[in-house]
Amino acid sequence: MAQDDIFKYAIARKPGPNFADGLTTSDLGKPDFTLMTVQYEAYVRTLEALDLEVTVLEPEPDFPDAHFVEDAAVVTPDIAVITNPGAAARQGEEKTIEPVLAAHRPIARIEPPGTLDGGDVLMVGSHFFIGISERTNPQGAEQLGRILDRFGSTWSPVDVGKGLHLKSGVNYVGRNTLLLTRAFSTLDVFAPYEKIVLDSQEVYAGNSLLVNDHLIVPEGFPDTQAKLENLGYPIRVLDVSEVQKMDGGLTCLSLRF
Ligand code: CIR
Repeated sequence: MAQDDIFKYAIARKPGPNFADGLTTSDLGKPDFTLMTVQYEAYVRTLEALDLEVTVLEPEPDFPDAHFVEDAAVVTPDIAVITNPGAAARQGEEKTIEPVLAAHRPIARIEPPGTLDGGDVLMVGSHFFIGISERTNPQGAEQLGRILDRFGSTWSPVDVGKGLHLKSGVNYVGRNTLLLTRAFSTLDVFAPYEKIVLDSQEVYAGNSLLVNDHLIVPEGFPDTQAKLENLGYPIRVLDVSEVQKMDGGLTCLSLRF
């Protein structure tokens, strides 16, 4: 059974006033910067309340999606892997993450033609699921896999199919349990785990976040919340409506390690 990680640090980045210029496929309307800032502050305060020391970086005006820091790196207990983000508009976000992570871990990099977004990488103990998606190509996954091999970690590729990232549809919620969509629940690669299958109306809540034996869950998904309560962790509910409008979620807003 996977050991549930305890994290000490988080890296995050404030959303900038132009964050609504980022990439999105959602039809939920234009997000509001003032409300986004309020929701973002609540997110950072919640991580701090769960004993994380949070470094909050300043916005990057040239990169309206740069507050989705999860995509710019993959941090394991052994190494920080700086990604080559899969969307052209986001390539370059990783440059300002690297020096911050270099203070904590040795650095490796995903190199072109490999592309990889951290949102496609799900760490469950020492095993890593790497989504092959519109953002992460097989070369990027292989490169990360070879880096993980060096440290004795194991990995499996997962075809993401529809959906932005692997972690848009599957996340680890502790106690050997995955929270995942019905489509992911039938994959052999996830067979060794207990599963909480998302109601089809609540797929967005699949992006819930386990931090130090607490679960952070997006507001507005009562079926998922009730299912997660059975795991026995304290639950924090956060309104991330403005993040959702830009195709982001709870995991994307920080790197935790
Ligand atoms: C994008 O499309 O890249 C951003 N608007 C959203 C990224 C969300 N990141 C994540 O799920 N890890």
